[in-house]
Amino acid sequence: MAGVVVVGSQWGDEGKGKVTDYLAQQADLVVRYSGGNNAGHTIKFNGQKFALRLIPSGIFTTGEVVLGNGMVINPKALLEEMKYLNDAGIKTDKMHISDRAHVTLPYHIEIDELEEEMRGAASIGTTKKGIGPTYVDKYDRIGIRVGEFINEPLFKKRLEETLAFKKKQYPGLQCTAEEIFEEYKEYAKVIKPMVCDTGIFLDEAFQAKKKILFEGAQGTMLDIDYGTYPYVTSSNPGANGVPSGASIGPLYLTDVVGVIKAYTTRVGSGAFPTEIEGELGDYIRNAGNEFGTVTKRPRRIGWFDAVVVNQSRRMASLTGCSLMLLDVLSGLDTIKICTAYMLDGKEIHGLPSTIEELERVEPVYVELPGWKEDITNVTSFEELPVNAQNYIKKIEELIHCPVIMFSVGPDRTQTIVLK
Ligand code: 2SA
Ligand code: MG
Repeated sequence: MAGVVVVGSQWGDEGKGKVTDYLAQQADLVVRYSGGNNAGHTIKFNGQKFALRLIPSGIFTTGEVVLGNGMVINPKALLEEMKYLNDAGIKTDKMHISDRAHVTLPYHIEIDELEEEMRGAASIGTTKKGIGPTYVDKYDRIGIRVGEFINEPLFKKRLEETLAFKKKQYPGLQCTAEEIFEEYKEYAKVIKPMVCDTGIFLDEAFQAKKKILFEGAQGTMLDIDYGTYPYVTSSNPGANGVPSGASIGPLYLTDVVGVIKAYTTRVGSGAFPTEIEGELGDYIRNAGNEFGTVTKRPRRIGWFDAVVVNQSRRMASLTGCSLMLLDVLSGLDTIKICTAYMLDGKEIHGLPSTIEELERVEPVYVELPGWKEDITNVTSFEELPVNAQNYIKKIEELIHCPVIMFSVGPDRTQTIVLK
C-alpha cells in the first residue's frame, strides 16, 4: 500500500467512514481531498459512535490527518468538530490543513439557502452548508483560501473585497464584513499552526514510504463531472478528485477501493432509476437507519444498480469493492439487481448524460432469492447463507470488480475481509 483511495461508488452514504477506519489501521496518514461539512461519516467502535463532517475518519486510528486543497473548510464547523472529538478524548493535534483549501464563510451559507429557494421545484436538495457557493467563488477566482484566511490583514482585505462583490450579485445578503471578520479572525488564530503546503507534506510522506489513505466524501454519482448533473455536489468526490484535491500526482495511487451498499440510497433530488417507493422502501430505510447524518433527512431507497456502480468503477478504476449493509437485506423474499436500462426501446449500459433521459430510463432487473437468517454475527464468506453468497457473486460478476470485503453491521468487528 502506498496511496490507497476509498471512494463512494453510488450517491454517498455507502459506509466510507467505516471502510476508511478499517483500512486506516494499516496507514500512516489519512487525507480528505474534496467536499466540506456536507459530508457525514459515521464510525462505531467500542460501543461509541462518532459522526464526522470535515475531519478524516483516520483521526481515530492514525491520528495524523490532512485536509487537502480540494476541500472547502468552514472554520467554525471545524473548530466545533475538534472540540467534539477532544471532549471525547480524541486528540486532533496532528492535523494538517492545506493553505490552498477554500474557506466557507457565512455568506456562502446564506447564498446556498437563497439559491435553493430560487430554484423552487427544481431545488437540488443541498445540505445548505454553503458548499456549492464556496466552490463557485473558487472557480470565479474570488474565493478566500486558508493561506489568506490566517493572515489577519490579508483576510480583512479579501473579505471586504469579496463580500462587496457578492453583495452586488446578491443584494439581499444580510451578513457584514465587520461581523464576519470579528468572529472569524479568532478561528483563524486557532487554525494557523495547522496550516501548511500539504502537497509538499504528502510528497515527503510518500518519499519516506509512508502509507497514505485518501478518504472520499459523498459518492461518484454526486461528482460534478461524472455524476447525475445537475443533481450533484460541486466538487469531484470521485477518485479523479484525488490528484487535484490533494496536490499529488496520479501515479502515487496504487489501489482504489469502491464502497458500495448492498442496495442504493440517495439524499436530495434527482433521477433515481431503481428507487423503491412504498412499504418496502420504508422497511429498508428503517432497517438500514437511512437518515442523513448531517441533515437527518430520510434517504431515498433503491435496488442495487449495477449500471451506476459500473460507471463508478470505470471512472475511478476501482481495484476492489467493499460491500456494505448486507445484513439490512436479510428477511426479503427476493432481491432485485438492475443490470441495464432501457431507453427509447434500446438497452443501455451507461448513464445517459442528460437528466431528462435518466428520468425516462426503465431498469432491467434480475431477481435473486433472498435469505431469512440473521447474518450480523457472520465472520466469513462461507458462513453466509448460500443465497447471500450468490448475491455477492452476482454483484461481482455484474460490476466486473472483486468484492474484497463486506460488512454485516455498523461495528468495527462486523467487517469481513475476503481478498
Ligand atoms: P451539497 O450540499 O451542495 O453538497 O448538496 C448537493 C447534493 O449532494 C448531496 N450530498 C450528499 N448526499 C449524501 N450524503 C451526504 N452527506 C450527508 C450524510 C448528507 C445529509 O452523510 O448523510 O446529512 O443529508 C451528502 N452531502 C451532499 C445532497 O443531498 C445534494 O443532492
Ligand atoms: Mg454520509
